[in-house]
Amino acid sequence: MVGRSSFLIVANRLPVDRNVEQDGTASWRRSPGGLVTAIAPVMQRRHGAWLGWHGAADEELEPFEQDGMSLIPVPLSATEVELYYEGFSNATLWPLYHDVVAPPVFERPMWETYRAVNERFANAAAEAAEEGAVVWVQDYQLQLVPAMLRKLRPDLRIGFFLHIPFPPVELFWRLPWRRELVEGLLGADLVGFQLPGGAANFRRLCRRLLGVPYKGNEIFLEDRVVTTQAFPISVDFGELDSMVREPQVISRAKEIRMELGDPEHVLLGVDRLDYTKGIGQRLEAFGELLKEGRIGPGEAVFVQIATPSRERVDEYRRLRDDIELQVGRINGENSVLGNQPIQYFHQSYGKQELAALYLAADVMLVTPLRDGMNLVAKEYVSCHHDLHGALVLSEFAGAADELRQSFLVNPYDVEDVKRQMLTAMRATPHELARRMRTMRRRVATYDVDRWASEFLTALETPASAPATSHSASWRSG
Ligand code: GDG
Repeated sequence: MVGRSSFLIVANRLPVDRNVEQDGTASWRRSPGGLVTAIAPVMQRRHGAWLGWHGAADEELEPFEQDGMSLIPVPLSATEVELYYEGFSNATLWPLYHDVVAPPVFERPMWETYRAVNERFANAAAEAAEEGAVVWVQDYQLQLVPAMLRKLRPDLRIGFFLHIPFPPVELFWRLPWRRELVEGLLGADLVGFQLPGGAANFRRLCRRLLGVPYKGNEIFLEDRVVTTQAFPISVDFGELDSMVREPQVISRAKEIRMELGDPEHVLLGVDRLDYTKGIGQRLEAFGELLKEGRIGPGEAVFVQIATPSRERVDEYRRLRDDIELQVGRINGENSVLGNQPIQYFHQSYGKQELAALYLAADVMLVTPLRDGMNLVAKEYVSCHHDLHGALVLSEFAGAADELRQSFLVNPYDVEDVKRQMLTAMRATPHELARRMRTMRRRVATYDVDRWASEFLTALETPASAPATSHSASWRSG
């Protein structure tokens, strides 16, 4: 049994995946991803613990140790996975928070299960945290945890970070359970967002919904102050930068280009297969450029990696069919013998293969309709110490705030996407280097370590005293 911890991460998923060998023996492997990389050293220094679901339904596991981290599994039943995870998290909150690019589902059993599962996470966190511990709750699946946890353990310092956008008041207002969700978040001492705009949306919502005043970053409740602030997440720049200097990654990148028929331009998209990512929009733009003859036969190959995601949610099943139909049509109309302009892969790849793909790509297409940040854009930049490569980036990705030297597009405007794709393809090496150098400086400076340490420093710095002069009428608890 793991003892109580002074530092606790609470997230929907544990940072490990179970790997079952052919002989049936199972072991855990750290899952890839920046969050784990950034937080692992802090966990080791502070003897931290990570609380989350281990990925299998209807299974209870004891806490265990992995890579110097204490892991505390939280069980979920198959019905809870359906209603809390696939349902309220991914069929209600996900589309609502992403500008309603798909219609959100509002169903009471989903909400009730979301609340019950959040309660379970809060109880488990209250058990695992030592007196005065720092608890960092992650993301939209657990927005009720901060208030539930504060009620059980007022001695804790509680932080919350939202990885996806926080929507404008007008959209959030539709949610039948809007009040409970906002009250849930206000249980934290610090609520972090990707962008200042998300933090501003949240503060406005608190005032309108609960009548609580705010000034600058601080929301004044009757008995305490909640700080709201933007912390744009980033990637492990150093790791990617050294990975693409490894001889096997360099030769794999060359091999990829050869396998693609050595075209003049390799275009690349890497996304979870999600309707927020604008995959259809970029395919449409590419298809039109081919049809109009503005990209010649064999001149460019567009590699689209669409990693399987949330396959049991209806909207995702429909999306997969739509995208595959679209790829088939464009290839059918534009292929010549021995050359298919779109290479589509509904598969996951290892980190090194992904790095080789980034390195091989002349133009990276990141065209979400709405995205909290988008790490793929920052990963691409981290992989181009050669200063080659162009990033075509949607204005609606959080990353667009920092990567101003990308080729920015409005993904809803197909002509704009086409124009910027061509501009990126035709840009001179000098122009590309100028843009890439500035973007790399930004990502190298604001890497994922910096993100985590800035959040934790802000969490551990006490906010202003709750001032009654701000006349808050709403009391937390
Ligand atoms: C949410 C927010 C925010 C993809 N395919 C493979 C693979 N990936 C990796 C990428 C990247 C990650 O998955 C995707 O991150 P994104 O940021 O692009 O998108 P979401 O999954 O939607 O993440 C987002 C993020 O949280 C962090 O706060 O930026 O806005 O929506 O790292 O490289 N990795 C491997 N194989 C694949 O096939 N190994």
